[in-house]
Parts: sequence; C-alpha cells; structure tokens
Amino acid sequence: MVDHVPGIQVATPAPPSPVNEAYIAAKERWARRQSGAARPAPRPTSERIPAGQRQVHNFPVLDLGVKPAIPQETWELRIGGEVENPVVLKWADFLALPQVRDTSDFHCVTTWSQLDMTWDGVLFLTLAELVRPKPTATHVFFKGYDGYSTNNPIEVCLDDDVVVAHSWNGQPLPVEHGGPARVILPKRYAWKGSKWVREITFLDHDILGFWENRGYSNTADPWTEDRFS
Ligand SMILES: Nc1nc2c(c(=O)[nH]1)N[C@H]1C(S)=C(S)[C@@H](COP(=O)(O)O)O[C@H]1N2
Ligand SMILES: [Mo]
Repeated sequence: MVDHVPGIQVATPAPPSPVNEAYIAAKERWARRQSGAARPAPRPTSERIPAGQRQVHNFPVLDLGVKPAIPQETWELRIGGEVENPVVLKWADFLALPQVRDTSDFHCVTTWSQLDMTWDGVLFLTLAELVRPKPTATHVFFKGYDGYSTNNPIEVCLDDDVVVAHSWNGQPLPVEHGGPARVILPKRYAWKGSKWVREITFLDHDILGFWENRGYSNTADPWTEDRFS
C-alpha cells in the first residue's frame, strides 16, 4: 500500500472499461499459455470439430476472385478510428513489433476445418496496445487489399489467439492465403479474418462487412453453427 506523498499527485487507475478488462484477461491467458504451466491437455480430434464440419488435411483457397499481389516494399497496414494513436505500419515496422507463434484450429463456414494451424505474426492485442483504443471503441472493421471487409466486436479481437499472421506452418504466407499478412480469429468462422489485411478501424458502433451484408451471421460462432443471419 503506497501512501499519498504530500505534493505528489497519485494517479488513480482508469475506471475499468470493457476494453481494459478484455486486454487484461487476454494478457493473463497469454502469459499462462506462454509459461506452459496451464497448458490444457490435448483434446481428442472428435471434440475439436464443430457440428456440421469435417476435418480436411489440405488448405482450400477462398476469395472473391482476386488475389492481390502486394510487395512488402509497398505494403502498409493502417490502424485508426476511435484510437489515441493512429499508425501506418510499413513491413519493417510490423516485423519490429513483438512476434508470437500460435497454433489454432481453422473452421470455414463451407464445412471444412483444419486443425493445428501454426501462425506467426503479431497479436491483435499488441496492435491495440500500440494505437490505444478510446473507451468509445466497441467494434473493429477490417479491410483487405482485395476490397473485402469484415467486422467483429472489440472483445472478440482482443482474445489471446487473434493474430495478424505473416507465416503459416513456419513459411511466409503465400499470396493465395492472404500474404503478406492476414487476420486469424480461431474462435470464429474463417470469413471473420481478412486476408491481405490493409486497414483496421476501431469504431464506436458496428458496421457489417462483405459477407455479413450478404446473409452470413454477424457473430459466426462455429460451436453453435451460427452460420447465417
Ligand atoms: N481479403 C479477404 N479475406 C478473406 C476472404 C476474401 O475473399 N478476401 N475470404 C474469407 C473466407 S470466406 C475464408 S473461408 C477464409 C479463407 O482463407 P483461405 O483462402 O486461406 O483458406 O478467408 C476469409 N478472408
Ligand atoms: Mo469461408
């Protein structure tokens, strides 16, 4: 317990906001996972395939018919909106941020799931810490270089397994899978993660993305077969 020193202003902690609570919870989970102390026992494959999904061992390609080729030299990731510190990251800036490796399962709404996908990149949480979302930020809108878009609540994005990935299974992400960098949100159907990600905008309200505007669920939870709206 630190007493107030006369003449020195003691900062009062910011009141808990949903954003702060999601940050702290995700960072705690991440720390536990990194320490290995609380690593859960591997679950049997059958329990890892949501209803209506089947396991595949290949990696299908789904896009809008465009596979934009963005050289690393001209690649930029713009992060802004309801944030204190908007940034435009060049490739070198992105690689200079703390890097993580995370292994997760990938569920596409077209009914295939691939297990144990290993992604290298930057935690969404790290990007959020960099730009500092305002307390008004509730949603995140992602845009891809191909004109794609998708949206998520901020809490979903701040989970400790959400990565802006540049590598898959130890290799640079091929263009058809969204390289130079794509978003991975393992707890949602895969359309919620933008390939060729170009812009991340924090918003004080929700906006529907490409598929969300075309009859797909806004929440997209594979575990409740939450496929269509
Ligand atoms: N920019 C962009 N991101 C996208 C898409 C897209 O068409 N463009 N398709 C989405 C869909 S529907 C799925 S299932 C996954 C597919 O990723 P994959 O092609 O690497 O399997 O990317 C998602 N992200
Ligand atoms: Mo998809």
